[in-house]
Amino acid sequence: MSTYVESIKSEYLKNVIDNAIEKNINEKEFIQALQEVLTTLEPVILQNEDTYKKYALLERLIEPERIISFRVPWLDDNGKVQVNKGYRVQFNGSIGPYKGGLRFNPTVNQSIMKFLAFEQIFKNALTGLPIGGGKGGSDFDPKDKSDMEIMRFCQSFMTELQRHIGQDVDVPAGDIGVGAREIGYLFGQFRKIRNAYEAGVLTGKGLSYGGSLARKEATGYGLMYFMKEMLKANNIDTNGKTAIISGSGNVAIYTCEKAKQMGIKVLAMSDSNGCIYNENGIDLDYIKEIKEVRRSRIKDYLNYNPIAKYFENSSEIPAIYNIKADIVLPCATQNDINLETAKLLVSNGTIAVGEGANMPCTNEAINYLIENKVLVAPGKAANAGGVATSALEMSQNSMRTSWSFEETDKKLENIMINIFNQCQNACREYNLGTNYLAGANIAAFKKVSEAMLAQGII
Ligand code: NDP
Ligand code: 2IT
Repeated sequence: MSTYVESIKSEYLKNVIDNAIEKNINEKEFIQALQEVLTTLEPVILQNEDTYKKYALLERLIEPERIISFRVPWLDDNGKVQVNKGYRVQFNGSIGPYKGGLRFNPTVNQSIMKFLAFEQIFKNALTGLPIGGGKGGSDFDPKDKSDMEIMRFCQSFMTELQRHIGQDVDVPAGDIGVGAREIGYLFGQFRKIRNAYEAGVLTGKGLSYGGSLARKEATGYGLMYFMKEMLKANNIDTNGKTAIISGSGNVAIYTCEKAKQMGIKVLAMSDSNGCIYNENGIDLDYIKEIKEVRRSRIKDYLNYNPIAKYFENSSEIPAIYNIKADIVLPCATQNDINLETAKLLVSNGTIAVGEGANMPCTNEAINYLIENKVLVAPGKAANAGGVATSALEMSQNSMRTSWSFEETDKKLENIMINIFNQCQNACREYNLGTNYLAGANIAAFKKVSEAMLAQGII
């Protein structure tokens, strides 16, 4: 586990970090996220240390308001009873109802839920919309499950979750392993149990029952709007650049779509087994067919395009990162890029890294990239377009209306430009150069801490 920057001067901040590590010693992803955020906050902490200390602001900020952990029993297609773990972490509700996705993946545990919910607090604050931070999920593995198994699992999961959520309480959405199909089954069960049409209780819904146009595209499009703005601020044009995108799920697919619209050639995409490389640029229609329709492996791309190449993952460094590109867009999962991979990216001449996933770079990796002048679009800012558009979906549900694709997409673009400006302004105010990670953390912390202090010791 990495140590925090030894140069921290604030005794208060040091103590909080040390205690947090001790108290959460078995939760390595959560400690990683805490260190990533807290170590960048020192300039603000030093300005207001006495107040933060007096009101135990940081101690309260890093302790979830509530963690719900529950049993999810369901029947598989053979009539056998299966049991999974279910979670919802309601981390911080000072700005609005808890908001954040649900992840269904066998790696899910309390540490991963807490790191995601913690990051979500700051991400949601940056959107400027009234949403607090939460996250949930299960260690259920949706791979190779039948549609009926997925439905029965979602129904059982919601049978418990429904008592903890509501459109003014906590509003879940999708994340890894949870897309439109799962949200549909979850919403159906919620509606049946509650006997009320509370459309705003979940986002990422289908368009026929309260979903928002552009939500499906929002995280990926938003990532590229942020990237374009960041490059523009550094006098770099997107047109004619090359990119690689790890992952091939919701975020990766719509990142690729927007990148292509911006004149960027996407050379490679991946899944957890390996990557496909197409030197003429990835044909996204094939990826959509393989991943959105057939729910199959990325290797199948070779059946559509035999001249493409497939590289299986075989070492610490995922195969995709061996392919040189100007822009690297990790859109799969956490800790995809470690220090060794970051060194490879720097030696390959990477100009920019855009974090579509949550915490895809280890702390050592992201610091190395920044120190070596790679422009990094940090996840909690750059991938905020998804949750921002979820909040727009909530607005439309409350107003009982729906906006056009163009209108919603334009709002999304403006939100992403605004988020970049917040990061840049914080960088200017605190002399942080192009350390947009620190800029994002500081800008978000200022909003959350102000709301928390105003609401007293709760
Ligand atoms: P999907 O389930 O649609 O896709 C996930 C992709 O990541 C798949 O290609 C998957 O490959 C790959 N992946 C998952 N786990 C691993 C792993 N352990 N190692 C390597 N590859 C893996 O999820 P999303 O696209 O929605 O989410 C991707 C990332 O973006 C996550 O970090 C999520 O938290 C983040 N995010 C999502 C938002 C959203 O709106 N959906 C918003 C903001 C961030 P395989 O099929 O082989 O598992
Ligand atoms: O990580 C994220 O921001 C998401 N998975 C989206 C959350 C949401 O509520 O839309």
